[in-house]
Amino acid sequence: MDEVEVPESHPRYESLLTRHRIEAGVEMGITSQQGLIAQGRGEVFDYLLGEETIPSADEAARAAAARLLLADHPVISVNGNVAALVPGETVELADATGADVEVNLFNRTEERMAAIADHLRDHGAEDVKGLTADGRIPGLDHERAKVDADGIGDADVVVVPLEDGDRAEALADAGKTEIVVDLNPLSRSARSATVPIVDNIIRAVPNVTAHARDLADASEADLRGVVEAFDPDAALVAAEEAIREGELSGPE
Ligand code: PTJ
Repeated sequence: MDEVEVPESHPRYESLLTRHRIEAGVEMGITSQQGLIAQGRGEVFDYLLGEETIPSADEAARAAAARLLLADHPVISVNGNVAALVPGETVELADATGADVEVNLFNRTEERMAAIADHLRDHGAEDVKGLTADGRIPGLDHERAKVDADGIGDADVVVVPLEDGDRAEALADAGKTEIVVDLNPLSRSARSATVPIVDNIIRAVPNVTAHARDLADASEADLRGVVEAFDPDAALVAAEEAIREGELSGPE
């Protein structure tokens, strides 16, 4: 993908680069037009967070890494926004944690499924799941329920970035431990998560990978300690406070 021609010195460099990636994603047929709206919504929260990883989001990223390392079968769910914004970073996270990568779309079409799988392969993914669609998430209508039986269907821990609230709740109801990345701490997705990471996916995915590498040699007891020390409700309250009351110190 061509990168945007924005000087790195521009105060909104990262934000403009992100927009360009989403736009290119739509042009390549991997991101839905609704993905543009979702991105705009996310940007507002990110602006109010100062466009930085707040301490509670970093703690969540560490707890997420520990959960992934402890999991029997972790899976990272990839939609059209994730594929456009962090394709290589998602593959790196999968490598660092032994997770599968599965394409799972809210607005599912065979063309987008195939384009996203190809895009992930171009970024180093070897085995991309989601195309078999021989499993179901209970409680959702037909298209939105489709998963691979040996992917998300079999997973104990699922990373669901930028997910629609309805589906995030259905996955939680299906007994999956959910790691959600969502800039809106009030969203149903964040609230149904075992580990809500209130951060931009651009920063969150590499951060979970960094924590996973740091924890790679930790004992099971230490990993369980990291998991138990994390309080999802407190993390959501901290994020909401940062958004409502934080002093804007980010770029203008
Ligand atoms: O590719 P598909 O068909 O699976 O569709 C993907 C979208 C994202 C369009 C679909 O899942 C959707 O409509 O999601 P929502 O309901 O708009 O929710 C997206 C959530 O992600 C919102 O709470 C946004 O604030 C948040 N969000 C948007 N951009 C980012 C983000 N969170 C983290 N990082 C972002 N860059």
